[in-house]
Amino acid sequence: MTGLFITLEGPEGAGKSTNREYLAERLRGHGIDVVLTREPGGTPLAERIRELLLAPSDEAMDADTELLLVFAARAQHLAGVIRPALARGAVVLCDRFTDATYAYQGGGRGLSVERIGALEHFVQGDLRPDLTLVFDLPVEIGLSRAAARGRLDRFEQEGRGFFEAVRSTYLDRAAAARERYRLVDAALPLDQVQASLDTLLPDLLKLLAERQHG
Ligand code: Z5A
Repeated sequence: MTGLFITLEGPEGAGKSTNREYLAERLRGHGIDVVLTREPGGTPLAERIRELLLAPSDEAMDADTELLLVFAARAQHLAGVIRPALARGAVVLCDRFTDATYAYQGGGRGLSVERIGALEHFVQGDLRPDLTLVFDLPVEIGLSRAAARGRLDRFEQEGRGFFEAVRSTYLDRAAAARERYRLVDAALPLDQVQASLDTLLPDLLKLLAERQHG
């Protein structure tokens, strides 16, 4: 793998999609091949699984069903998009990945780390992101940004306790492996958030050059 795998994580409304576009533009300005993608989703089949996961339904989804659907979509996404892009040397900017599974299915739904870890190993082997940006912000700000968009999806209909657990799982994971995670204060005005992303660029460019030139 000569590319770089960067994931953007955090609760709803934290600015992941907005800042993924921003980072892509900055990297492309340096002539870099950038692939923008997201989870759940990223391929036609994985996007259909996303629809199943997000659509509110009268039939409650069992937490294990949810977990397996998330990893089924991920397997398809890895095979169809992420691994080929990394193999050709691209930077993959992915809006959510397995940290979201630990946060939502682990923290939010209460599934065990061991169960999630077993599937992570099964689906990903040794592949982990090179860098994970965690956009952190208080739950009420994220929910109000999401609500401003209109109809809430199946996750956004959860209660405040669910989102507090999601947030604290992200923070715990970031604190436990500082070499892989960068915490971004997503409550700041957008120009300040983006200025903090700019400070990461020199290291990213250096790391990519090292990968590509041995
Ligand atoms: N999920 C899961 O359970 N398990 C898994 O393993 C995975 C996912 C991979 C879909 O994710 C759901 O899937 C998600 C978890 C679950 N749960 N939910 N809901 P998603 O990523 O598609 O959904 P999302 O997080 O709700 O996306 P989002 O709301 O679009 O959030 P965002 O991408 O972080 O934010 P944004 O679209 O860039 O910005 C939202 C708004 O805020 C927009 O109007 C911006 O202009 C504004 N914004 C952004 N930054 C700022 C700042 N700094 N100041 C002011 N306003 C801002």
